[in-house]
Amino acid sequence: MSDIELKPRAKVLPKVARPPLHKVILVNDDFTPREFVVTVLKAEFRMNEGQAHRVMMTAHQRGACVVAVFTKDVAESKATRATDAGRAKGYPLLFTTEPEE
Ligand code: TYC
Repeated sequence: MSDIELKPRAKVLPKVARPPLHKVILVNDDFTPREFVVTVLKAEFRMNEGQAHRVMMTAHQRGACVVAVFTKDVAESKATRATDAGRAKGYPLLFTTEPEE
């Protein structure tokens, strides 16, 4: 065996993989009342009145708005719950998800 001790030059850092994130997107429509969209955003995405109103108005004016990003499972379940809240009232309110680039 050799008596020469070699000093490691670089510390080997464990790779910690971050889960890929998915966007929840609010899609505009002509029928869902603005105040109902705000109510759903507050309930499902824990937004305050001002945040929810801004997101709703952005979707209203531009056609869609990113609400938030989550892991895939959380994004999909929140989008489904929020869409179902509209459907329960007969509104075509739609939340979709897509992977973040
Ligand atoms: N455009 C709807 C209206 O004028 C309000 C609305 C905003 C609906 C955003 C959906 O994602 C939406 N009543």
